[in-house]
Amino acid sequence: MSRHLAIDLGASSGRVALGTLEGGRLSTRILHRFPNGGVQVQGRLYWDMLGLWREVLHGLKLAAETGEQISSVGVNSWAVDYALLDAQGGLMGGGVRHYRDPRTTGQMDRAFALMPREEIYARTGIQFLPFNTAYQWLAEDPETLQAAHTALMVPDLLHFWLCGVAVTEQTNASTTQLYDPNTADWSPSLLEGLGLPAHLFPKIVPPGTVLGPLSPEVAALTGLTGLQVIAPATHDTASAVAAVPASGSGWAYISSGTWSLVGVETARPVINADSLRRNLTNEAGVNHTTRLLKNIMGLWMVQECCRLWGVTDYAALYAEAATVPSGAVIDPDDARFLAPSDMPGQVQALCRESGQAVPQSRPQIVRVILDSLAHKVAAVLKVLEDVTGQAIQTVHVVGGGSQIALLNGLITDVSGRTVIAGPVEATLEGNLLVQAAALGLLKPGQVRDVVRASVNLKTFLPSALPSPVHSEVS
Ligand code: ADP
Ligand code: LRH
Repeated sequence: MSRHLAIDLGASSGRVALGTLEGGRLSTRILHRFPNGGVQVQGRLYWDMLGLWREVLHGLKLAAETGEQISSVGVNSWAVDYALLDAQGGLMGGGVRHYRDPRTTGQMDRAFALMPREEIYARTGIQFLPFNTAYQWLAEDPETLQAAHTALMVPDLLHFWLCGVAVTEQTNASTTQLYDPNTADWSPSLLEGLGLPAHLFPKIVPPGTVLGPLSPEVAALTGLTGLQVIAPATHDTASAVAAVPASGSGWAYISSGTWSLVGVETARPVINADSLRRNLTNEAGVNHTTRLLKNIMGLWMVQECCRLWGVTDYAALYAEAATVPSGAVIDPDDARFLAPSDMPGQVQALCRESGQAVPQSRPQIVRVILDSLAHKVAAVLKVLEDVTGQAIQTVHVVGGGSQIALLNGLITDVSGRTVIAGPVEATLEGNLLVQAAALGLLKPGQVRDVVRASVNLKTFLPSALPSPVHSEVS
């Protein structure tokens, strides 16, 4: 039997959980859960890194208070964002900028003037999104870069704070659009082509790397002793995909949270004219796999509505949305939805502009968002089939959004495929089990078997006649 701690920082909430692996099963207990989100100041949007660190320390303290013997701890988070550190290891530039910060406006075009779009894709295989790390770097102040000593992605920063080791873990590095999947290292051509200071990019290590013992400072602050800090698959989506309870072939996944990440697992990156045209991403997975997927705007749209409405009870909101009929179908990836805004108003505006019925009530607005997500998911599943030549019969939905029965049913009906929902906390489970594998307590290939043996899943079967797919994928 072994015990491990996972720290999972999502864009909307974070948790610290204790996992116990025994007899091929994993039980997970969430010790501490806390909200997360952007903090706006002077027109800039940041993450509250020190606030998150405080919550992490609190979670670790609760772990110490269990009195259990714990072998290791590892951190995962959302992708693309990073901190610049000075020579003393201190945070620079006001902390970590949020990927929804407006500083990236126009940076993608600047990048294309430095290196053709096709070449950037050929070297990285990453979906063009305005907030990719590459474009955030282009927006950095040259003086700050001059003074910087190193750059760490968010989970790497937490690992540095936990044990003093400054490296970048591969799955998250792969989201930056500065990483070459063929060499599993930073792409010198990209760094040089975009004029970025290569010396700031640390060594890349694979998921499941033992970094070292918890620092004496953190041990004193939390009461935890004897733990190794292990880099799991630090990109939350990579941890979630590692824990998809699938077997055999013919399946896709949706990591459903703030974003909907819709994809398949492939043995090698798929980087060609077709995947470029479809703007698909090739992110690194565990065990040398590739996550061929597409980012869809996801439940961020609902989160933003809830922020404006002051609603916190998701279950009740989705239950109400299930009582209204389907309405308009819009493109959830319309650029207007990316930044924090009056989301209900934006959804209504796009319905109006596209000549469709304008939803008025809260349940109607949520219904339009869920219908639109389901149509977009169905369209992406077809694209994935076309690009890989592999049929997809089953879709595994994991993450917070897997609890939305209405959305699972809509995906099933619109796509005509079976949906298997769960686990809700796949990211935590992937994180914990990659740590266990790193310590030799599990073979890497056994992670999904353990998840299957440990969780309850819900199956949604398609009705005989699927509805037509409306959305076009761009
Ligand atoms: P992230 O890791 O990106 O912060 P999560 O995987 O935690 O996201 O998923 C958050 C989403 O899960 C919320 O936006 C919400 O739509 C959905 N959700 C959370 N709790 C519930 C619930 N009780 N019932 C239905 N959906 C829920
Ligand atoms: C999901 C996620 C996703 C990224 C986005 C920025 O939390 O990591 O995979 O594309 O955040």
